[in-house]
Amino acid sequence: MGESTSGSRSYNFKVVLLGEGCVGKTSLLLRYVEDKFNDKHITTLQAAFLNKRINIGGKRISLSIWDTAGQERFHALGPIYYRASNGAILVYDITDEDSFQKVKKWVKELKKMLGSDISLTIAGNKVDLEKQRNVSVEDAEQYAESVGAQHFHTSAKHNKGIEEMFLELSQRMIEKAREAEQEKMAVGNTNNVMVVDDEVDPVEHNGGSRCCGGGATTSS
Ligand code: G3D
Ligand code: MG
Repeated sequence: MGESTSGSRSYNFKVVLLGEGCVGKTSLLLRYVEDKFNDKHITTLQAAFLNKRINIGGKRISLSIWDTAGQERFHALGPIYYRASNGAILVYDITDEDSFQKVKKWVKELKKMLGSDISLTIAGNKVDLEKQRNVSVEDAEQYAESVGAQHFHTSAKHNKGIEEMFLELSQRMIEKAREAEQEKMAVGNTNNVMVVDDEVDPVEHNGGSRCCGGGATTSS
């Protein structure tokens, strides 16, 4: 029962779903984690996140995928929601141009607050409604590229593009985690340099100024 797990690693990643109300965030999550669509409890889902475990080339990945409880409809999603997330999936509805504009706002906010610590994916959802498309594929893909995000076409209804999307995002998050680790190690190595503390106060023994307790009176 030797633990020859050389090369095998495990990672925990937090991924947040963001986007306007009704674009299909909860549907994508339930499809991916439970393979369900339009389940009765869909809109009453109160869990802050669902877990999904996957394996990529011997590495175990545990994804905590956070969904909103509908606060986005009241413009009430703050930094506390996406804080410390490794990845974000910004969802829009391909039949709704406004929802695509909303994605741009989220990208700006995430970049401002988290910089490049976070891996971004943009999902054009409801591609089963292709005939009613209102967002140009070229525009969406070009925009994604311009902000360093990947773009995916998904349908929670037809289970299209979802597995690939989470897989690709996970791979980027692993890559980022590795880079961060290597940076940390590089910084850690400077610990090998001896630090000489030359600010130690020299102790004076001139018998002159004594402090603490006195008592040493000289009588003649
Ligand atoms: P949200 O969590 O972003 O607010 P929801 O969005 O997951 O609650 O979905 C909003 C509505 O869009 C739901 O319909 C849901 O069934 C529908 N929907 C989600 N994904 C898809 C999709 O890929 N294709 C189609 N055609 N519809 C989708 P209702 O009718 O329940 O409001
Ligand atoms: Mg929802």
